[in-house]
Amino acid sequence: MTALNTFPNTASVEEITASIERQSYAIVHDVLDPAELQQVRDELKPHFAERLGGSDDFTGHKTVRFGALLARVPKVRDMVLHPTAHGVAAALLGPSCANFRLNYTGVMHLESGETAQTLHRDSGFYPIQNPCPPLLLATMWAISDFTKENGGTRIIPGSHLWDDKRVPEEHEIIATEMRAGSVLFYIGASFHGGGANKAASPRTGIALHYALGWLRQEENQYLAVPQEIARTFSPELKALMGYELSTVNSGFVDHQHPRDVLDGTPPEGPRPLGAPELMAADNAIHRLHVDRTDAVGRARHNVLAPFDRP
Ligand SMILES: O=C(O)CCC(=O)C(=O)O
Ligand SMILES: [Fe+2]
Repeated sequence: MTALNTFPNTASVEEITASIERQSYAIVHDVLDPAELQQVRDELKPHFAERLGGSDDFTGHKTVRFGALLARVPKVRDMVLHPTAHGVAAALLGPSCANFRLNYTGVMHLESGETAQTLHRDSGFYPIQNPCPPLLLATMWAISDFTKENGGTRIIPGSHLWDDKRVPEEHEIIATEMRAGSVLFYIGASFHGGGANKAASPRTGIALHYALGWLRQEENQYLAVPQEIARTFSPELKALMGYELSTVNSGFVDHQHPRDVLDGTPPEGPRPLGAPELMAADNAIHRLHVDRTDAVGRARHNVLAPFDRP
């Protein structure tokens, strides 16, 4: 089966968000125009020469993978703030945190002959019982076309609403098909995985994930992005990367606001760690219900359905 839940780039954030909340995912076509796509490809090219790669069955043996994209690929600095991507992240994560953050950036370039990745939940390493409110929103940007044949991301619609016991069946999988420049959105608790690349040419995607601000970021952005590069970012990008408090008092450095430390204290004086707006935002956050009766010790990559076994 192929993905049906698709939108033109004129669709509103509300429409896309509503659809993701029901189906786990949505595909928005043509988010990047041809010139922007070319810029991304040009900026990626030197890094492919480094031949970074996967190293196991999960990260792939014929997959080129690398992260730190805010530092490596300047166009990504615009992509993470794109009004559609950023807007959907705000709509889905905003109710559960005062400030959401960039969680992960990475290239996933599947060479011809790569096998299908195990189905998994990207938020599975946070030990929070499912179903739960969205912890993470993933965006997968097609830098080449994505097809069923070349390994377009496989996804299980509705699976973000499943508990931790249910495992996907093969007939529930759909393959993402989208033109280069389009974006697949999915909630982090949705089962998904890279497909097998049975085509002659590679499939290239850029994964940019957002998460609740009070969770530890999967990719350590402060080491991934040198401070002299981070200092050149806009205030919005600095905040998204993590140079912002995620709740009152959370994320300070030596009792100072992290952006003041990055930039040097501004002339008007240091920012407060418990500003009234942040207090108000904190007080408005939905409380997550955590039930401690569930079994302990479930593996992160806990789905090994028969169709995933070699
Ligand atoms: O390559 C893909 O399509 C998905 C990869 C993925 O889900 C992951 O590595 O977590
Ligand atoms: Fe994943």
